[in-house]
Amino acid sequence: MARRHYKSSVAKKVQLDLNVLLEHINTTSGLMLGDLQTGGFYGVLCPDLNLALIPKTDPYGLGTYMPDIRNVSIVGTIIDWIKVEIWGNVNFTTMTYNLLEEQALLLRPDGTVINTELQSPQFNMAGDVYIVVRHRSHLAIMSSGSVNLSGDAEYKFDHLSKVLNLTNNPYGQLRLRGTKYVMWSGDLNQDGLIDQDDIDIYDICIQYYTSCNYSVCDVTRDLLINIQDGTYILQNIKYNLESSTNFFTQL
Ligand SMILES: [Ca+2]
Ligand SMILES: [Ca+2]
Repeated sequence: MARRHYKSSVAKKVQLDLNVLLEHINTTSGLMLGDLQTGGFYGVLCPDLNLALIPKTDPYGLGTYMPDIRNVSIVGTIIDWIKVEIWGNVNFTTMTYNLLEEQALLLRPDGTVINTELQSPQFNMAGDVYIVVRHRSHLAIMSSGSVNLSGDAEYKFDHLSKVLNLTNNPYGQLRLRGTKYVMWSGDLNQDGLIDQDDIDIYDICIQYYTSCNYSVCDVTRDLLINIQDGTYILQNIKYNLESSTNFFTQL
């Protein structure tokens, strides 16, 4: 007797091959710099290096845990944690959406995004959805159009084609550094804007000189909080002050 087969009602996951660069990169190599994993050049200046390094639990409150995150020989080079969200029912009139899924993930120096199993992340992506990428000190980015994926598809989120073709902001959601398009640094309070509120946060960091902490003020991720970090933020305020870089107004 032939067995009956039923279609699963569980949506198959889609593998996302994301590529995202934070602003502070080596403009020659195009690779991201970051000493959060091992301490780098300035780590020796930190009284408690442990406080300065990338945490084993993600900074986005999702409880994602990676005990070996600082062990390069096991996990390879990790730049920092990022967060990827899948949005459904996006309404640009009411500026509302449904958060369908979110994952805390990891960045490689070349912008490759992996999960804690060192694999490309997989998401349930049913219907028309948007992909949002967040980093704790950078302006979040969103795919410029919805994607409709199902089945065993593998989707490459190419930030050059999917993010740059925005029209309202002449600078787009990404800016050029060397030959690479990178996320804007400076949204320290993660409200979708780079503005005075972020400078106020940076000023507090500088005032108390909270170097050697895993701080959003260290946008260059070299363990120091100094004028170099402030320069990035101030430069980006100059570009964005009058143009909301909020997703909804930019699209
Ligand atoms: Ca902000
Ligand atoms: Ca820094």
